[in-house]
Amino acid sequence: MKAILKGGFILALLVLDLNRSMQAQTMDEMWDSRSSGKEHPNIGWFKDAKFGLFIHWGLYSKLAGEWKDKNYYGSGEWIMNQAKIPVKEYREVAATFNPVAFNAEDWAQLAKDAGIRYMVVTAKHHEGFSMFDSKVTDFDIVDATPYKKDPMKALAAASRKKGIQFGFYYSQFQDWNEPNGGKNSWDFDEKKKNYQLYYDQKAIPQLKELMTNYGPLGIIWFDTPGGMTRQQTEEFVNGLRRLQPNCLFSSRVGQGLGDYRDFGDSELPTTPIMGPWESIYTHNDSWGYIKHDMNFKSPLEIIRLLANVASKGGNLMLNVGPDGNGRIPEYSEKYLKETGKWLARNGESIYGTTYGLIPQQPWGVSTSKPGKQYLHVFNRPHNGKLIIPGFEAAVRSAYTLQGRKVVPVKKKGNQLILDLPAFDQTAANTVFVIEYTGKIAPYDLTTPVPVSNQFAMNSVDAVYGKVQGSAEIKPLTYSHYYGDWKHATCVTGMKDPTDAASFTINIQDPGDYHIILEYACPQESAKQEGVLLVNDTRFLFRTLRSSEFDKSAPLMFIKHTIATSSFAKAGTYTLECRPLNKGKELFKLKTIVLEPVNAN
Ligand code: H79
Repeated sequence: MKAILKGGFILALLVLDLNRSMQAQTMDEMWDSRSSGKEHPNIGWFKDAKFGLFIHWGLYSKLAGEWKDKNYYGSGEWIMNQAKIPVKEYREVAATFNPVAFNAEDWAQLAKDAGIRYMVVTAKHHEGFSMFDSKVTDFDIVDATPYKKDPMKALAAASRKKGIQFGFYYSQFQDWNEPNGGKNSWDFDEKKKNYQLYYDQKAIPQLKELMTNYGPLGIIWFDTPGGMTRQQTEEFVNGLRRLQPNCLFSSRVGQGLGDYRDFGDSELPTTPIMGPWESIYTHNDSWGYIKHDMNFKSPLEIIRLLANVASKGGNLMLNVGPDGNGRIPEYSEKYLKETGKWLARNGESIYGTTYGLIPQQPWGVSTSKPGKQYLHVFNRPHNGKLIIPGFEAAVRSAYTLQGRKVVPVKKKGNQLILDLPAFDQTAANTVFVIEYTGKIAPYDLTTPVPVSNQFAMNSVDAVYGKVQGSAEIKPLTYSHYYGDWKHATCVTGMKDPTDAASFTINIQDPGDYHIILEYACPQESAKQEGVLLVNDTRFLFRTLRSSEFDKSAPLMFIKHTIATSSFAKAGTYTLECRPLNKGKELFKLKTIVLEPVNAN
């Protein structure tokens, strides 16, 4: 149990942190998610902001995912690396970079309309090209392109004018255009590099330019640390802090010296995380513009993602990739504005909130302010009766956020039941508010997961499991396209009948349910027998092959319906999963789904 103080009320929380050490070493280093643990004096705005705009813009935006008549997929800002473009040829791209359609006012206005509170734009990505006026190099937008202007000056000013905190992304270690910068091994011999020389001659002087010439910055967003010892990193950080003590540094400055935590690219923690942190996602499948990447998240997906991140206590920084002309993709503009409309009506349930005290439910998620829980309802129960388990506090009132209409509430045991009014079931997120006095029982992953026939399905995620033997609950990272990271938390390591994962559920509505195991299973693990115990009833199953686990490939989860089970009475049941025999890892179990049979 840990205790935190927020807005004068103390909450005891049982929280599982993400175990970063379980991930491959290299990803850990690239995605340093440790922070200093010291509270930065200027962290307040960041904690309350909740919604940021990330902008990846560079020469790669002009290449747009194409090089020498070949299309590239995934992270467009990695095209130089993916196509192993020689420095000499890459530098020529600058001569064609002329983003005449760029309009700082329009970008800042879009951010404002979207309900964005801070903006972080790439001043220099791994490609090494400076999108600002730099005296340190000629490979920058003013010296090397026909555009000849500094777009960052205009953007910093326009954002600030609209009350949006402004910050720079700066790739401090990787620089594929410098002989001593990190990670270009196709032009330069990594073993011969002097990283300190690169830091002294380019990264540090450029960061000083950024921290001197663009007014007060909200954030420097460092990425993929490397090439420095702990002591060197400390000196690097301390030197920069003197220039702008109020500027926040992202955790990817490395060595636990950042002011807030960033998790992996496109990663959302599964449980509340205390202290300031951020999840970063991109609007489609790439950070930098790719002309053939049209996989944009809908307004509904963005709104739910934002609520989901807020419900765990973090900020969402959503990325858009403007093209080489300086235009933000049409769908990004359209869908961000839609998100902004939702925020204009429901912002009270997002801005200035912290994690919800009600664990994720089949109906949605929650966020908190002192004495208030905001219920973000994604799925309306068929009968309109919304159940909140483990709610001990005294309810003062319950109402709709929009229109403030009273919602009838009853208590049944320690469950709270809200009688929801009719509302548009296709809406992304309908918010209800509960005002209460006293304490809500701690967020506790051992609270039985409610299961009812009011939803098409009920998910019991791995994170709610209790493990025995060598079973473990692990976050796994894999990818679709190049650098298009995905994350899933699974029960792993079940090789023996003594290795088990068990889950407690609370059946609200007696009846029959299909039991579906959602798992990934490589060839070598397929055709092994397992058993799922529902209290004392045994259900046998045999594993089906889905896919191998490899960080650079999709991890494919199969939804394997293994049984129909009757739950005669409402109440608590235990689901326990284990191998029947000793063998290979049974599978990587992501979720147990209970699907009501004959749902209304
Ligand atoms: O700016 C975006 C990414 O370009 C950057 N972070 C976000 C915000 C980022 N840089 N590095 N990484 C993310 C992690 C890279 C992982 C790698 Fe790979 C694994 C590099 C080499 C192996 C992915 C797969 C990229 C190339 C192959």
